[in-house]
Amino acid sequence: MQRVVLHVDMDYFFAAIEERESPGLRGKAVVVCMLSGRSELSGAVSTCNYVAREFGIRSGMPCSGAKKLNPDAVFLPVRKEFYTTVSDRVMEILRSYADVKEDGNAFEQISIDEAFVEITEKTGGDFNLAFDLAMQIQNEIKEKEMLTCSVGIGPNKLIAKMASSIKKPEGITVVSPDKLEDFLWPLKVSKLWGIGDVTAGKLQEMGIIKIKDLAEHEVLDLVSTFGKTRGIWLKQAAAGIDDSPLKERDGSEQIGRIATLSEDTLDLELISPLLERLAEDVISKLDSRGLSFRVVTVMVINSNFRMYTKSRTLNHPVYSKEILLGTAREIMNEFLSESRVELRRLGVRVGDLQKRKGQKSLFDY
Ligand code: DCP
Ligand code: CA
Ligand code: CA
Repeated sequence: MQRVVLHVDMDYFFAAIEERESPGLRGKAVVVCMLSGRSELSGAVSTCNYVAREFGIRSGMPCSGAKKLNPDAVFLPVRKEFYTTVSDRVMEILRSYADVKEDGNAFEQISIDEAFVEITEKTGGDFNLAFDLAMQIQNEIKEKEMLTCSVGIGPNKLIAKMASSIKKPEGITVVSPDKLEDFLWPLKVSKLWGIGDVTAGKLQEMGIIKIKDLAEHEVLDLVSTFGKTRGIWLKQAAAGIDDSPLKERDGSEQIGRIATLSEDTLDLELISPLLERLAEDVISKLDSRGLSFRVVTVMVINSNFRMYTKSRTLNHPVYSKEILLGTAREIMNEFLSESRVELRRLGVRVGDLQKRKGQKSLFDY
C-alpha cells in the first residue's frame, strides 16, 4: 500500500503559547528570550511571533539586538517546563491519529513542537483523505489548545518533514508520490533534510548545487566521497526515497533541567543549592508522569562555554530524590576535583526511563 506520512510542526510555538496565556499580547511583537539571568536581555532569542518576524527578529539572535529592531516588542523569559506540558498534550492528540501497530502507534516525536504521524492504514494510501485528516488535526489542536500548526503530507518522513515548512502558519502542503521531482529538484541541496553545511559545502565543490544535480549524479562518485552508507543515502534522498519507519522514542527519552549559577564558581557551597533545585524539578517531572530512572547525567558549562557531561547507571530503576541528588553530588564532586575553570551553568538529567512498579529506593531490593 502507498505510505502516507504527516509531519506536524507547531507555529511559533513558545510565543504562541505566551500569546494564548495573555490575550493582551495579540497583535504585538512577542519575543521569547533565553535570559542568562545576569542582566536584563543578556540572552538569545528562543523564538518570536510573526509580528516580531516582520521586524527581522529571528531565533538565536541576541535579545539586545531584537530590542534594537523593535523597541516596542514584548520580551518574555522562556518557560520551558510549562511549554513541555503543553507539548505533551499536543503530542497526545497527534499520537491518537497514528496507525496502530503491534509495537505501539506509528508515531514519532522529533522535538518539543514537531512529530511524524503515519496514516497509511487509516487512509488506505489516499492523499485526499490525508488532507482531510490534516485539517481535522489542525482543528482539534486549535479547539483544545488554542494553537495553530502546519502540516506536511508525503510518502515518507523525509518528504513530509520538508513539506511542512512550505506553508506557515496554519498551512497544509501535500506532496504526492507523482510530485516528488517537481517538489525536490528545484531546491538547493542544503534544503534536503539531513544535509548540513559541511555536506552542502562538499557537494558544491563537486558542482552539485540543486537537488536535481544530486539525483543525476553518479552514485559511485558520491560513495567514494561520502562513504557507502552516506553516498547511497544522498542519491536516494535526492529522488525522494526514504524507507525509514516511525519509532516512538520513549526508551531513549531523557528528562532534565538546566540553569545558570548566580556567579561563575567552583565552590560546592554555591553549587549545591542549584543542584538540589534542579534535582527537585526533575523529580517532580518524573512524578507527574509516573516514571522512574536508571541513568543520572550531570552537565556543566564552564566560563569558557565548554560543555562536559558525566553519567552514572544505577543497578535498578528508582524515583527517589535522595538517590538522584546523592548521585548528582558525587558526579559534581568529580567535576570540581578535575576542573580548573569555573562553572557557569549546570544541568541534571535522567534517562533509561520506565513506568514505576513500586520501586522507590535501592534498599527495596
Ligand atoms: N527554539 C529555541 N531556539 C532556537 C530555535 C527554536 O529555543 N534557536 C524553540 C522555540 C520554538 C521551538 O523551539 O518555539 C520550536 O522551534 P521552531 O524552529 O519550530 O520554531 P517556531 O515553532 O517558534 O516557529 P515556526 O512557526 O517557524 O515553526
Ligand atoms: Ca515550529
Ligand atoms: Ca520545530
